[in-house]
Amino acid sequence: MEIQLWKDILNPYELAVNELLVKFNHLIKEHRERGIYSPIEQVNGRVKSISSILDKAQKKKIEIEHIEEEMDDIAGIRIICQFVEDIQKVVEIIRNRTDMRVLSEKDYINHMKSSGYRSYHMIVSYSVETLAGTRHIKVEIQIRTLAMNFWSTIEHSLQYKYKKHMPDHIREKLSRAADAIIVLDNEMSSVRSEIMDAQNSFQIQANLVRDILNNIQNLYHVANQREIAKIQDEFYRIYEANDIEQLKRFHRELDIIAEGYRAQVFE
Ligand code: 0O2
Repeated sequence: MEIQLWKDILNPYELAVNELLVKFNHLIKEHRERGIYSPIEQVNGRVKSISSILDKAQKKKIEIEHIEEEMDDIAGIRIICQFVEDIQKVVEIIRNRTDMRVLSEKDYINHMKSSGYRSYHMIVSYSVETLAGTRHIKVEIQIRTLAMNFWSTIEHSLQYKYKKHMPDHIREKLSRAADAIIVLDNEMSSVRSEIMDAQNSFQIQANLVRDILNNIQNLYHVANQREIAKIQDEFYRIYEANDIEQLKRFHRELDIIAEGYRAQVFE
């Protein structure tokens, strides 16, 4: 196939991947801005390279004219979670979305592959608007923990290095490493609530400091210098005390002061 034709075929896939990255990243941002724990830690995406498409088509005996119908992972999104429990939450989020339709699911978390590979796969249909009209694109979404991702990235490189001839001793090491990943994920799950609490209070504190600094900056335009200096000193004192309750109280007080100035402007 000509390079230009490949470009035409792959363009809508690129659009789908880019749009989905924006949407999933926005979901992370919304959680963080509200100071609530995000089940999605990070998200990556890619369009399969032409050489990988050709390799897979050859391996699976797919004719080039049929790759779009028969290859589910030309567009791929990978969602990384901190904890195993988060994976099901992400699956639910995707099932409930109205901008994508789930076509199939594979649970390699509860049904680990013989290689030791674990991940949750969903194939969804996602619509993009192109010059040629609406296109329904199949996207493979892989959802896994940071630890599972570490294992599969290493294993994928070794698979690439050895092709079909991975030495037994490497395969055994990978299998033992896969077992260790299960233990690691379980250990992390047992301290999940403590870790989540710590991360949430960090995020709440970061949001409070951001709002307070915004308020102080706005007051610069309306309040007198002496008052601003006093407010700033008070902020540094409270910030150093590292007490979230004091920060919340200061935030409320600043809101009242800012409200007072706003009222004066409208008088
Ligand atoms: P790439 O290079 O990542 O794109 P199958 O019929 O089971 O051989 P199928 O039908 O493509 O494969 O579906 P499956 O099993 O859900 O696998 C899809 C993708 O999951 C793979 O794409 C890999 O990305 C990942 N995957 C599946 N099994 C393994 C594994 O044992 N190790 C690693 N590291 N990843 C795996 P591709 O096209 O094979 O590879």
